[in-house]
Amino acid sequence: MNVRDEMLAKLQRRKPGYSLEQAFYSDPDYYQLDLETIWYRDWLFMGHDCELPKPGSYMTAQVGAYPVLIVRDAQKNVRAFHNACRHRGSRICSAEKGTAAKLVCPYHQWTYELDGRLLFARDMGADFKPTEFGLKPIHCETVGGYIFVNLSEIAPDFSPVREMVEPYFAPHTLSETKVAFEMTIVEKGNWKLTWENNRECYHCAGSHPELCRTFPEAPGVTGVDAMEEPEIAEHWQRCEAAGLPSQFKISPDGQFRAARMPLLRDAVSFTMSGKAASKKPLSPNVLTPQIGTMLLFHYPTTWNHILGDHASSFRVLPLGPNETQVTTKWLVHKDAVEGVDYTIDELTKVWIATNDQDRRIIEENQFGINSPAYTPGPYSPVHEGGVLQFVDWYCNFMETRLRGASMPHL
Ligand code: 3BY
Ligand code: FES
Ligand code: FE
Repeated sequence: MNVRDEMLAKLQRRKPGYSLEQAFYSDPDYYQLDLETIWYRDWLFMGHDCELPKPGSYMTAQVGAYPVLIVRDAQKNVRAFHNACRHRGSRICSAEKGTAAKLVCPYHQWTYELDGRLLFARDMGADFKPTEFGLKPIHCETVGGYIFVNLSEIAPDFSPVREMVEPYFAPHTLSETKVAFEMTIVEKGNWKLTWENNRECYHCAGSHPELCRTFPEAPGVTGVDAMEEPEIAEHWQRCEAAGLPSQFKISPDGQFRAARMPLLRDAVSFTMSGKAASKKPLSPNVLTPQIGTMLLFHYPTTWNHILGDHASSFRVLPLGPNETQVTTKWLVHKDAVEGVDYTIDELTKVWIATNDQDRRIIEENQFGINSPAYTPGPYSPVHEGGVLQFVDWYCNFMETRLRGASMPHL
C-alpha cells in the first residue's frame, strides 16, 4: 500500500475522541504528505505588514522545501516570490529581514525590480529575453495587518478569511504598530503536537504559573464551547457595546476562529501584575481597558492574542517530522517608546516563560508517542474540545484533499 492509501485507511478507522496513531506524529512519509497536502496548498501566515515599513523592506521564511521572499514594492504593495534566482537558482535574500533598493542575487548579480521583473543580467547574449526570467510570484494577501501567502499554483479563495477576520482586526489598527520584540524557538515535536497543546488549557494549572495569573483556565475560553459560559457572553455584550466585534465565530470547516475572551479579575494584559505592559494603547480607537484578549487562530500557521495595550502573534512552521519552529512577536503602538512606555522584560516575560513550558511539554509528548508502546488516548470531553476540533479539522482536510488528489509520485 502506498503512503496515501495507508494514511486514508488510518483516517477512516480513527477512533472518535482519541489522539492520532503514532505515524501521524512521527513518520517522515506522513510528514511529507502533511507538507504536500496542507502546507504547500493552503494559506499560511508569514508576518505583519508593519514589518515592511517602506518600499524595499523584505522578510524571508522557509516553508518546508520552499524559501519564500516577501517584499514591499515601489507602489507599496506587499508581494511574495519564490526566493530562488531564475539564473541558476541561488537563494536571493538570506537575511530574515532587511531592506534592498533592488533584489540582487549574490551569485552573479542578476538584479530584479521589487515587483519581480528581471532588470539586469550581465553578458547573457543577444537572444536573452529578461522578461522570461522574472521571479516566480507566490499568492499573497494581507488582512488587518497580517500577511498570508499560498504556495499552490491555484490558491483557494481567501475572501472567507478576510470577511470573517477583518472586522475583528479593524479596531486594533495593527498596521500602525511595530514589533517591539520577537523570539523564535524550536520544539522537538511534530507541528500537530504544537497545535494540540495550544488548543487546550487542561495543562495550564500544572505548567503555566505566570500565564495563570491572568488567563482563565475555563474550557470555554480556549475551546469551542464559549457560548455556554455566561461570564463570556457578558464580556461580549460589553465589548460589542463599545464597538468591538467579540462573539465567537468559526469558519464552517473549522480552519479559523475569532473570539474575544475576558481575562481574570481586573487584569488587562498578560503581565505578571495583570496591568498594561505598554502605557500607550495599541490603538487610539480602543481605550476601554477591560477588553480582555481577542483570540484568533488560523490553521496551520497562527494563533494570536490582541489586547488593549499590545498584541502577540505566534507563527508555526514545520521543520521536520519531529521538529517545529514557533515565532512569537510582540506588537505595540508604533510610537510607543521602549523604557518610557514599556519595557521588554515586562512585555515578554509571561509568554517567554509559557512558550518554554509548552516546548518542554511538547517534547515530552513526542518522546512518549515515539515509544512502540504508544496507543491513541482519549481527549477530555470537558477540557479538550478544542484539541478535538483541531484534530477533526486536520483529519477532514487530509481526507478530502487526499481523496481528490492524484499524486503519482507518492
Ligand atoms: O495561547 C493560548 O491561548 C493557549 C490557550 C491555553 C494555553 N495556551 C497557551
Ligand atoms: Fe543568481 Fe546566478 S544564480 S545570478
Ligand atoms: Fe500551554
